[in-house]
Amino acid sequence: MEKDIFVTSPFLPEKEVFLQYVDRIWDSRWLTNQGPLHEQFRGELKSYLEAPYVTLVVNGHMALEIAIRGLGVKGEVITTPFTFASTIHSLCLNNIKPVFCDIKEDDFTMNPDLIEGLITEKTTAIMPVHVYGHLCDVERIEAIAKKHHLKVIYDAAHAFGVKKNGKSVGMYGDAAAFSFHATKLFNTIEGGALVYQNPEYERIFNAYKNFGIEGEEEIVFVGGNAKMNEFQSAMGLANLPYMEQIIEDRKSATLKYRELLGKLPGIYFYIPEEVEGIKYNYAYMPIQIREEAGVSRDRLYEELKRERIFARKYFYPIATQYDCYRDLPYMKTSKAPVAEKVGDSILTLPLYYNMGLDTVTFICEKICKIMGR
Ligand code: T4K
Repeated sequence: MEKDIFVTSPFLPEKEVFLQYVDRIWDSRWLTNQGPLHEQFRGELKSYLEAPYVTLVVNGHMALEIAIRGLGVKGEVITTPFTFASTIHSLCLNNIKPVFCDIKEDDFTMNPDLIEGLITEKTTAIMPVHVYGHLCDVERIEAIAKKHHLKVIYDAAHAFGVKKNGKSVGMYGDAAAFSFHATKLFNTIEGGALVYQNPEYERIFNAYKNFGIEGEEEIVFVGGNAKMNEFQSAMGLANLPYMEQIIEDRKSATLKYRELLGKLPGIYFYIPEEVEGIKYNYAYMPIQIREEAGVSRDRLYEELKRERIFARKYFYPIATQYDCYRDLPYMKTSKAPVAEKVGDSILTLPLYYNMGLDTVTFICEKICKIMGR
């Protein structure tokens, strides 16, 4: 291959389609603060996600922070250490102690068997992550939350388009926070959304993303600024119609990876669509390199890099190992042996729209060669 192969490459719509929306921005001279494209995009997203309430925000991280503040979450929150830094930072930035629940070996989501043992009188919420688009054990998490009167905020940054038995991923928990970053399955350049079912949250979330303002003379909450602008909304409107095409294309690349790597010893795959009732979104292409592979994850990563194939170690280090939290005593004592093991052995391979099966074959041939196969 002539070019660098990155872990992902953003989807871009037809330029003309995007520019038609941009023309409307020039006509309206409305650039941000709930403009017409923002409202149109919000409506189309509600239909796509089959969700009654959607609040658009500037990025996925702020979706998490607004859910935390808007739902009055404080004290301790049970979350997973196997995630992107944003999940944990959203808690710590709001003076909340993250309490780490280990993950399951098969799909890398929070292990519900361990949640109740972590609940204390300070626990106010659970923040699980649908990591790589793998749906958490939503029914069990809901039952535990109900029993202990806890809120549930799902970090659904990876899970756009995922469904279980026809029910959209956004319909689980008190709120689900999506990311529409450039590197995501669906992008608005930067962007995000909160999806929820309680009508009372709409007023609160809208205020929190706009300085707590409810009217020209009413400032009802201490809020910051997390509004999605009209250019982001234009990108969202232009990209949304391609969703099924994007998912189908990524599915064929994923299946090709599995065909070519699936039989190698020590290469572990998890493809949720094979679980009954799940519609998966093929957001990432993680493989776990287990001992029988005879090659370490780090060696595979380095050798692929030499071939200009830039896989990523999503998610290493795990949260308990971050430098910035090194001095927090509870980070040192947090135990998450499965997450540690997965963090040390996971590699996310390139996966993006229109990458072509020949590129997948090229990457797999290099992996086989590195593994001496
Ligand atoms: N929760 C979870 C579980 C998340 O994974 C994330 C974000 C969030 C919350 C927060 O959502 P946001 O606030 O970001 O909306 C990337 C993304 O920046 C981040 O959004 C994402 N998760 C995370 C998993 O991946 P980096 O630091 O790995 O990105 P970067 O710049 O190294 O990009 C990866 C590759 O993508 C590059 O090597 C090349 C390619 N790329 C990237 C960009 C930005 C392009 O080809 N074009 C581009 O424009 O974090």
